[in-house]
Amino acid sequence: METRHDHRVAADWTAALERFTLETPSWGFGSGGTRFHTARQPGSARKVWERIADAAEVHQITGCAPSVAIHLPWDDVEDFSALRRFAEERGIRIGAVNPNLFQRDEYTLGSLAHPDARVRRRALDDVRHCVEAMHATGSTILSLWLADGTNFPGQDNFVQRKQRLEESLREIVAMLPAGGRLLLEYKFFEPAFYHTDIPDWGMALLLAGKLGPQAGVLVDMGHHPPGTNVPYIIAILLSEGKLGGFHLNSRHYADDDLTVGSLDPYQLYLVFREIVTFVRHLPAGAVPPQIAYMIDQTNALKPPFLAMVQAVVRAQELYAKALLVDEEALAEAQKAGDLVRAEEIVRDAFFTDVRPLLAEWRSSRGLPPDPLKAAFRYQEEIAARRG
Ligand code: PSV
Ligand code: MN
Repeated sequence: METRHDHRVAADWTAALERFTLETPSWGFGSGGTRFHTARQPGSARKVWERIADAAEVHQITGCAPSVAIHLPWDDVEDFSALRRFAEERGIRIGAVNPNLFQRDEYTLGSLAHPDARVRRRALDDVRHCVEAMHATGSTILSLWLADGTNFPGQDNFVQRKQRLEESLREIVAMLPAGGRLLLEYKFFEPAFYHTDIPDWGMALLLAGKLGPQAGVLVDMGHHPPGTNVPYIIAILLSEGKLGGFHLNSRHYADDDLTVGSLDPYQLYLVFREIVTFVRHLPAGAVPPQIAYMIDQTNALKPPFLAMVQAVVRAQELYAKALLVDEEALAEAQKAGDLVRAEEIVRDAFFTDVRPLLAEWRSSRGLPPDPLKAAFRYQEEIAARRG
């Protein structure tokens, strides 16, 4: 198996790695906290310009994070073309635009599924503002997560909520720029605790199917009940042509609390493996899926910039491992019903130390071989400058 790995490293490993890029979230560079307390972490970004500058620095030192997602109104500016220029001058572009449909008082009972048509209209206006920002920044993705749901039985009519939501989403798809995509992110709890309107991948897939080719499903790694087999979800979404993107993070209890790969590197590796194996088995000439790999993590205690570099590096390492699976040998073992060998092949790639290979890959591109080491220098500088 070792020899085969070496062969792959020389052949398509580098090219495949080259195609793996990640998007950082602007909101991940600010101070994070809990609902009990938010402390300012050293060097955390205070304004959108600092958030974009930090995202650009992540790309400078990792070479694989060429875009940054924005969240509106958190990242609102007078002139989005200026924001685009600011990003491009620093070597990155604006990625997904995320409408915030959860912070207005009016949205307490929902936004796009709200029982009152005036509130739904307001939410659609907020989304339209995001679509305008997409035009100005050159963004091609509208990434939608809704806090919509109910907290008590009887609070609203489920079927009518679904109809209202569908109607609103159809309007949104019609607003998209040509070639633009709508990604629907599901979450089974919080802030609503009785039901959420898009609780799981099944509902997101159902809606994305009805909305047509511009709509896809976004999988946030922290949005599943414990014990969910996320790699299986990924395989099914891929086979339906509906895997739109990810929000990568790690969690122990709930949501996007922890740095990518902190607790569950094997799970994320298995997720990436499903993608790699799916692409390898595509018939010749088939168009590979367009998957937006985005990070969505809050950094409650760590300096956010350092946590973001850790996240990017870990995701790249795990993807690099997934690229090393000996697919031919695995297919043979599967056919022969050789469970032990099949599992060992999957584990073998996971336990391969890809760090020296990645250091080489970086050096050959003029990048620091150890991005985290380089990150500490910038971290010291922003901590001193920003107080
Ligand atoms: C919701 O928990 C979520 O994962 C969505 O992606 C939001 O946009 C983001 O977190 C806000 O931090
Ligand atoms: Mn998310």
